[in-house]
Amino acid sequence: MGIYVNQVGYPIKGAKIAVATAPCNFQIIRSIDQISVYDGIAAETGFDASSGDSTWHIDFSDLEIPGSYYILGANQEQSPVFTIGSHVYSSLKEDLLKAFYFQRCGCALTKEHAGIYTHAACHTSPAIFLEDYVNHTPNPAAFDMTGGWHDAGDFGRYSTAGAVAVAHLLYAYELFPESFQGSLNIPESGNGIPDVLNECLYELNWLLKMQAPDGGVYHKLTAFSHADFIMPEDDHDPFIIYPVSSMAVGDFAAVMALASRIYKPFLPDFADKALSSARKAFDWLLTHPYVGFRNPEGSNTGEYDDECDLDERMWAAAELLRSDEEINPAYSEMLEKLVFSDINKTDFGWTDVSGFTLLSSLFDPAHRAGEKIERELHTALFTEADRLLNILNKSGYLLAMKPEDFCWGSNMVVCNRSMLLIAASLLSDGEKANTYRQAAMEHLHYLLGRNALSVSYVTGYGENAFKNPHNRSTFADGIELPMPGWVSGGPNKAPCDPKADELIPAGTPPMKCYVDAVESYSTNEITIYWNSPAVFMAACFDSLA
Ligand code: 9MR
Ligand code: ZN
Repeated sequence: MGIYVNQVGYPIKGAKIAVATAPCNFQIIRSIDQISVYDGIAAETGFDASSGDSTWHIDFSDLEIPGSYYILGANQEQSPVFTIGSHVYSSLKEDLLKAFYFQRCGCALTKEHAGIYTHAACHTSPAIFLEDYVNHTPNPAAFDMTGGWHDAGDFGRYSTAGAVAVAHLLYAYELFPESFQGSLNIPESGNGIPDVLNECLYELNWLLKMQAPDGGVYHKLTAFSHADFIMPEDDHDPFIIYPVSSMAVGDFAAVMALASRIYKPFLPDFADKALSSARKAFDWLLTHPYVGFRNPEGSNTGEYDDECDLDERMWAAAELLRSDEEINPAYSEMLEKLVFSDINKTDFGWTDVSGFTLLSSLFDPAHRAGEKIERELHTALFTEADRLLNILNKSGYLLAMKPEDFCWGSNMVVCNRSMLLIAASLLSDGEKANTYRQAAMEHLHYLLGRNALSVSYVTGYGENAFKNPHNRSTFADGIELPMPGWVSGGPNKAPCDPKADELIPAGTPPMKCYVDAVESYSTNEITIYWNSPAVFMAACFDSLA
């Protein structure tokens, strides 16, 4: 039997539930003096299809005394230790955000800001176009494309992935500004600009370099093949500028419009540049159809292929409509057409960015999208939120995930569903708002250890935090533990790397298809856009005292 808890902890007020996999009488033991402060009987909740577990809930919501505790089951089984307290997610939120600094490319990470995780400047050579690379053009034109964040365990930089990560962070800042007042100890700290914006600027300045003179945006900047497991500064493979994709253009237009609004009070010149670049990208969208991206023969860096660019176009139109004070009827025309089409409206991933449209339009104090569009988006939001509540209510682990949802990077789906429920709670009142918010928080509890493997999927947070991310620099730096604050991709119902194939038996239930092994890129990599929605969640719940 296992007893699973959020290994970081629970806020003082509200629901506090642990999951057990057998019936039990339980006691809650205070760590400091081993005294039992609470007891009860676990309530049966039935079979959980995602994990293959029968589950019981240990409800200790009434325990509102701050402290450090663990749960003792009937046969002396113990849960990991957890805290009850105010602002239990503060440092988590900061480390999840600091992780982006550690992904900076093109600059040295210094002791002052990086502690023991320093490295020299990486990937500073100019980049060349794919065509020149493939044709071995003598003296090819070369461009300064330095900057931005390494995408993940690899050193690539991808426009759609980068734009989505920045969007999670900027919307988090816009909705929960009080959660972003602290210093992250990054080189810009103390310059009068919130550090979340300082950090995002590092990526946005790189993204600006990815725009072609005609307004198009290059899909990615990577080597032809992934580097070995070496430090980034030891990677000297040439970096290649790949062709434009319409998804990259749409995401770029949207995130630059969003940035123009957010940075205006702090950096008006940058805000102007972001807006004019967004307009240029939008004009490109008006004159170009869908342009997909596929890796050239023999190349194995990330593809981020996407068959539909309508969600990117919808988000771009929504953001420009909200952020550009100059009225361009094309914004509302495109937005209306796509909002009333049958595309999804509620996702926050790199393939489907449609949910950002509702974060943009439904939270616009000036209601520029207009009543008709808002009503449609509102209906889409609450239909999805209620669907998620329904799934959660049938799940032993209180998770709005069906077995089939545990894909590569399932922790992103977990976090994105929490984001959707947070949006629903912010737009509801009273009991309804509490229900959505509590459902959203259950996803954080899952991420931090209340899951069928009792793993905290955030490095450095929780007794059983994962320790071996598939990440080149944490592997090659010779330091035993990874820096705190990285989110693992998590369980993958169809793992597809040799290590996972070796260690995960066929037929393992989706929630258990995970290995904490550095080799397992399909279950244990890290990426910027798996951390960013976790920042959104932590920022929301940290703002609750
Ligand atoms: O996150 C991506 C996941 O949704 C895909 O299933 C997977 C395979 O195409 O690729 C993931 O993205 C990887 C990217 O291509 C390159 N950098 C690392 C990313 C995380 O594994
Ligand atoms: Zn680099």
